[in-house]
Amino acid sequence: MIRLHGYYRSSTSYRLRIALELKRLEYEYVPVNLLTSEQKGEAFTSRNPFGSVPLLEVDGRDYVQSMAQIEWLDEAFPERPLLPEAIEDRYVARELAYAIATELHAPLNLPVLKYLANEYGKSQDEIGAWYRHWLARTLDPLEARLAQLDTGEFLFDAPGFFEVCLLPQVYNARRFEFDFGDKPHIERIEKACLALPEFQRAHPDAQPDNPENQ
Ligand SMILES: N[C@@H](CCC(=O)N[C@@H](CS)C(=O)NCC(=O)O)C(=O)O
Repeated sequence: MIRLHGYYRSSTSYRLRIALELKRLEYEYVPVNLLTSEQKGEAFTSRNPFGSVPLLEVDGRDYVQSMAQIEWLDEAFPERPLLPEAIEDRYVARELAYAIATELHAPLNLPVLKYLANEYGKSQDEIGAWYRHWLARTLDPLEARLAQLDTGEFLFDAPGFFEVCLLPQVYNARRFEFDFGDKPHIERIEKACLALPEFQRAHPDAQPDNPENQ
């Protein structure tokens, strides 16, 4: 029995939803309301001391960091692998996915943005500029790397580990009006993924805790 405790607009929760969908693993979605800081309450932190989503629960065990969760899912359920077979391809998928997960997630996470506003009095415009600055710092070289690799609709033949990380980051970037005009490779992969039912079911717009669906 798989349960995913997440929040519709959390990019790390979105990663896990895509991974579970691509692997065709059935799961129950349990919303955690980040707006009311449910993730910091005792009921949640006693299970995940990091106090963040997603929390992945499988047969009574809790897994609490998204990249480790995705790698674990791929090992525990080897059918429909997210990582490609050849070691060099696995390297490339990890290189690009971890560039997003390690360089971008931390400076763009909600507590960091709140800290900029509350401790340093930064305006929404200034926070938007901060957001786009850090995005460009990683997405510019990521686009160049995709051009070097001469990618098609996806990084490899089918979407996997890299697209699991890319799509949520692009979704967030679009919320902050990041300009993808000079990023045709990223945009092409985004478009191809969003056409697939797995990505549509995983999308924040389709989640029960999205206020638009309530
Ligand atoms: N390194 C963690 C980061 C998780 C994370 O930052 N989750 C965000 C949502 S995308 C969150 O719960 N933020 C609320 C908070 O940290 O209070 C992971 O990859 O799972």
